[in-house]
Amino acid sequence: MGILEKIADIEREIARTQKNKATEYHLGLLKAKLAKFRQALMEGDAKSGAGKGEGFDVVKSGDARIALIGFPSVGKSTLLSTVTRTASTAASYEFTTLTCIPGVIEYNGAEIQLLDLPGIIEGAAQGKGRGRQVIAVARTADMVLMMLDATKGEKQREILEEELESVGIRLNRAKPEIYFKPKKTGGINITSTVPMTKCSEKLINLILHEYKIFNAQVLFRDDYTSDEFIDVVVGRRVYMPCLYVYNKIDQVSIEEVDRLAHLPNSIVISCNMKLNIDFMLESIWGLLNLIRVYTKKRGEKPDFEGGLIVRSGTTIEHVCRMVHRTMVDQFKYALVWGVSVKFSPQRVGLGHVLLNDDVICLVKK
Ligand SMILES: Nc1nc2c(ncn2[C@@H]2O[C@H](COP(=O)(O)OP(=O)(O)OP(=O)(O)O)[C@@H](O)[C@H]2O)c(=O)[nH]1
Ligand SMILES: [Mg+2]
Repeated sequence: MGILEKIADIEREIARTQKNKATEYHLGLLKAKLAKFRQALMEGDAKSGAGKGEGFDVVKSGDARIALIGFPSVGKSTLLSTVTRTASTAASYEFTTLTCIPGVIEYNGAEIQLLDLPGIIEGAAQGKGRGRQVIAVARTADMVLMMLDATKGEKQREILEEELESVGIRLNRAKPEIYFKPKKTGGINITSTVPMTKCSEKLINLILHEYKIFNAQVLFRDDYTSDEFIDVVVGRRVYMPCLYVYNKIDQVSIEEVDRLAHLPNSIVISCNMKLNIDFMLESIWGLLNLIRVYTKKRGEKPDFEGGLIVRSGTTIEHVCRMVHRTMVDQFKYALVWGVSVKFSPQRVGLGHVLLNDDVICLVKK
């Protein structure tokens, strides 16, 4: 039996199995098996180069990267042409776009790379259409913009979420705080800092045995499900924000627009009528979690024109590396002005976390 059939088999079995206390272990084990086969499928791709394909190796540029994911003809290319200076052919037939076309959104002084991609459909993760290449690009993004057709209901969203989920992309979810370390001896040692209500020790043992792991240290820092535990064991999951963008609202009733706009992480737009595009950009900016910091030389004024765009949570060390590759070795301390420090300027070390609009002066040894 091929790996695709095995996957399909397990998926059917999971769908067939009722979820309750009695089937908990059976389901947990099936899911562990499923994750294992899916991982094997992806690794096989990487080895044979099937995940690459021409036109899909787009160089990362700018301060962040967004992947446009959606069914054919929802208006992805129209959006690219609306918010960037790049024109991507849009047409009323499906699968107009066959490769990856990058554009740049200029916003708040930052350059955000927006990737127009071919439309994907159900079965994409298993190789339908250009699905796998599209998904490989999505994994490299900082955020997914899932474009949906407001006239088509919620089905598209569910299918796409499922596709991304099956290749290890986790949307709008935090990475589970589970410490997991395989060992050479000592058996399986499970501890937790809170009561575990969603996943039992027995299930953890079963899952690990499925992966032929018999010695390991496991620490749950919060209450997580067995799915989340499997994610940690399998590894190589990517966690990223996703904005659901319902396009073509010029085609639906005002009540429907209102309903869609109130769904979580969702906004409504019309590319053709240029409705709500500004709000979409604002929402993207918020989700990307970018901040701007300024560097200055000693005795000089900061350069408020320039500035560095960095992810929130960035430390002085990260800024050093952006300034020059030898800076970390030569680093003595930094002076920081702004809201991240109690008084301005304040002397800080490499580990100091920066906030928006901070001014930094790096001092060398
Ligand atoms: N009514 C309406 N039509 C739109 C809107 N935005 C795009 N379209 C139309 O939808 C069709 C498909 O647009 P594209 O931008 O080519 O869609 P795509 O998602 O890039 O499609 P593929 O490349 O095939 O995946 C075109 O005929 C557009 O004119 C909109 O806001 N309202
Ligand atoms: Mg297109």
